[in-house]
Amino acid sequence: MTNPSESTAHRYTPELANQIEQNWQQYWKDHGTFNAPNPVGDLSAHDGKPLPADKLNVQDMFPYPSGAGLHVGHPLGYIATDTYARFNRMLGKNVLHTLGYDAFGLPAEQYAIQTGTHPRTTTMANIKNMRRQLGALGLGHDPRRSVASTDPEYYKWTQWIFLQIYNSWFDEELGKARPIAELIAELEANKRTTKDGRYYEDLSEEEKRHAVDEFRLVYLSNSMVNWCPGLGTVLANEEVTHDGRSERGNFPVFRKNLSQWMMRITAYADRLLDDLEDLDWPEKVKSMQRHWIGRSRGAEVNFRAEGHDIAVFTTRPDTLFGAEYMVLAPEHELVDALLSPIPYEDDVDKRWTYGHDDPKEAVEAYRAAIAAKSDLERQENKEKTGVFLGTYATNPVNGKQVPIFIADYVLTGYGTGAIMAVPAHDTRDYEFATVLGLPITEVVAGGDVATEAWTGDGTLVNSAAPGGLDLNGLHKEEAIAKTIEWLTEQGKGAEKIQYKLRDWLFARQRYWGEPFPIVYDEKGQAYPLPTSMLPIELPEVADYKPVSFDPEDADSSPQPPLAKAREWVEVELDLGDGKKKYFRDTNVMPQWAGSSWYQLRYIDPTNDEIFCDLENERYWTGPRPAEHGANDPGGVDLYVGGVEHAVLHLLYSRFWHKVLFDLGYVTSREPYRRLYNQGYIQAFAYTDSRGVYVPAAEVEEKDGKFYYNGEEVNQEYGKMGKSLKNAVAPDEICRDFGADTLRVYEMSMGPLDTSRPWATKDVVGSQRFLQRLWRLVVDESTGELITHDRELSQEDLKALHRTIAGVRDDYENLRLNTVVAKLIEYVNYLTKSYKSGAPRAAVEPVVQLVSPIAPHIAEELWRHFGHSQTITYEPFPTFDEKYLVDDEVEVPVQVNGKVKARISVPVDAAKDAVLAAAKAEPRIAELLEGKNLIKEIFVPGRMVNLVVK
Ligand code: ANZ
Repeated sequence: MTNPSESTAHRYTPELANQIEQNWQQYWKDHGTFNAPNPVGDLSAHDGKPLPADKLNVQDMFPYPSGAGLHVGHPLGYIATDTYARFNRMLGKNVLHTLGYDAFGLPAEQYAIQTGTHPRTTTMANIKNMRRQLGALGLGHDPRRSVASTDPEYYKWTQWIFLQIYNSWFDEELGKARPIAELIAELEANKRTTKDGRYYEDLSEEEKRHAVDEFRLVYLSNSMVNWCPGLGTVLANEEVTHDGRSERGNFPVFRKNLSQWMMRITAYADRLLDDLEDLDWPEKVKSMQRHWIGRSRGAEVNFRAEGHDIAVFTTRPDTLFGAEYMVLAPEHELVDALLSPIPYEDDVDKRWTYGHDDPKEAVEAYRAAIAAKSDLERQENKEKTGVFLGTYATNPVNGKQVPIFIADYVLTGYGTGAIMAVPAHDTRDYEFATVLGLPITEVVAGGDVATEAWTGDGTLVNSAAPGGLDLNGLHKEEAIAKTIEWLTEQGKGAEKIQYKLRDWLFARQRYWGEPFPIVYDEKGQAYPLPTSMLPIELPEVADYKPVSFDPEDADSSPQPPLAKAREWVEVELDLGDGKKKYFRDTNVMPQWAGSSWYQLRYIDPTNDEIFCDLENERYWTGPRPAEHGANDPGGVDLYVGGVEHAVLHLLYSRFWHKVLFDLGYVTSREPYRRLYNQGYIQAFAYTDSRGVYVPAAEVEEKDGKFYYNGEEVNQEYGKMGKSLKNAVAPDEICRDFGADTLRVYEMSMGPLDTSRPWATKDVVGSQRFLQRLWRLVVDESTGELITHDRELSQEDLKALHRTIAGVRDDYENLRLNTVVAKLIEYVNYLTKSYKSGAPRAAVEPVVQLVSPIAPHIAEELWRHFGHSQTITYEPFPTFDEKYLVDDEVEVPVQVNGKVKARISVPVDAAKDAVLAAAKAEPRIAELLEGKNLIKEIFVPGRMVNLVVK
């Protein structure tokens, strides 16, 4: 026998789901359903309706349009934000939600080098494919606001913001950026001197320019980079192998000082740190940012040696009496001056001399040995090495002569590049002292310095100088304060705040990035271009490879691909003093540039007067103290993305935003008020006996073992990806089940912030849920509405209102998995309670409740109920409190203080009735039998305790 319903056209099959989904996606597109109106400008509402005061600005992290397309892991966050956005539209809010593309970057450029295809062609094709894939998921984005960082109309403003930063300086007194013109005015009026304390009027024109440049938030600096002549490019530390060669191509890499654009993010270190307090971000991300900025309070202390002052930075000035030696970074500028010209004396420990008799030779050999190491390796490096300079320094607190070393564990870029070493209380110093046989003197009691460094707190010992500083008996904090006071008095040191944060290296020798709006004159002097000349568009080039050199030619310098466009590089411009010849900067900006401000362009994507109108910005991201508290910094209401962007992207965009705030271009102090890190969808992958990945979809399981083509394979769990042969495309799942099923499945897999394993076999569970929902509304054989208008029972009302209350709260708090669980429970309840046709008043609200997660089926069912408008803006159902309270409560019954049974009684039951019910409970009655009841305790609604003897 065949089930007649299976042969009907009105069953919610994947084919029907696909058809419904396409229809509604077309409807939304035709009606601009998700277009959010702005207060002013092109995108403002023209229908005369007032703008809702209540708004939601929700955003996903800017994706890179990869050539590989999406797998089902990618849209997890996008579906969640879409769901949240849809829920908020039903609460009556004006919701801004869109998705753009962070489309500059290396993959398209490398593909261009290999194939000659212009990176723009590749990028545009990838964006198109990704739009199609995302569109099929029914994401309610405002398409008018979708930008790509590679659009010239977009990067015009990236260049413009660069110029605003370039034309600013940081006023330390006010703690904010100001226009450079105001600085020049103050310098000209002698209200301020140059950084080296000179008066402006005493300077030549060239010196004046130089003096001003030193204040700018963007500056050219000589910095050490990894230069690889064979590849023609500088490389990141991660791209260089341990033996100092390029990962790609195996060419030699040289450390080279190159002039590079830098951004002075360090000026904002304190504000970037302090303002974290006002952000609704995961604690983990805040702490990663704190760590990255790395503010340490300590002291700078001067050690005297051979007529020089060697300044060290220490966080532990309390341990000065335990300083047994000093270490300079091998690159420290005093190394050569301090180096003893006489060979090591006979009694110098052989472990200190690096196998040489002459200090100069030892230093040279040591420097050569470590030249290729990155800072990271130098810090990780466990085996401590170093070289004695043949000279001693004087410890300022006790006059002790301590040997001076160079060692690679001291970095040149941090603090002063020199340390006082306290082996008893610093782990690295302890290791070094152990290897080189240096004394270890305990000055803070508490540990056992015979076995390891003691880095904890304790009482100071061995820390007094006759007639001088005496720290004995003090605790760490008191000792730090006292030492700093003493050093300051003696002129031997001072309190110092130190940061780990470095300025931002802002230039890349690539093709596929934003060109700099900067030109140079014949003398090499840099000039910013006026806004009227923007955008500076990327020129066409013959090929995308940087110029490469003889791999061994360390003296060569990078020639970025743009340098090949001679006609573009050499220009005649009138920058206010007549036409002259200039040369364009041939670097491009790093990929982080475009993503540092895109949240603002989403707000005003078509504005060609300014990157974002202030009034629109105020509406969408301005501070709202009434809603979020007095310290609300403003920003996007909800920003969802992976935790891998915790530091760089989020620090750079906070920095740019703060500069724009200081200059008055935005009213918000922060770009992202609330951040949420979604988990990842993970998957099983399988390798054969050779360790090669096999297609996961074709692996079969038998008795807990896994087989591919009859051969047993090994199961691994982790990322999903093309190379692991375990990627599942959303296209497949949409085709086989429908997009709504995929959405429900992804949202139901677990709490949004945790990772979860993908299992295609489980998707059908979500499909069945939607099919049951469908059958509550539609008669599968006729396609007619199957509900009726009878009244709801008391039980129905309770079930419905509890579901509404629970679901509402879950949506608000992004607990989307429990939304699904509650809806499944309610749909099951109705399915069981009504075999054919449930009351309309019980079913219609579920369609609204489910619509943020499964919008296509919801729209379709809404139509079945006879509505002619989209469900998108229907008010979200409300509930009546009276159905939430239980009329009965469960009360534990204790005998002599131990719970022995539980009884159910009416909430308002009187004492006598409850006690009677308790005593009548069979187990209690049994326990009371033959006993003397001495006392009856009753706490209404909470418990009964019967005391017996
Ligand atoms: C003496 C001392 C004694 C230290 C002690 C620590 C513990 P943070 O907290 O990371 O700022 N240091 C300073 N400059 C350095 C450099 N350029 N390269 C490597 N190490 C450097 O760390 C500050 C501490 O790191 C400083 O305090 C210094 O060691 C070391 F019981 O000075 B300390």
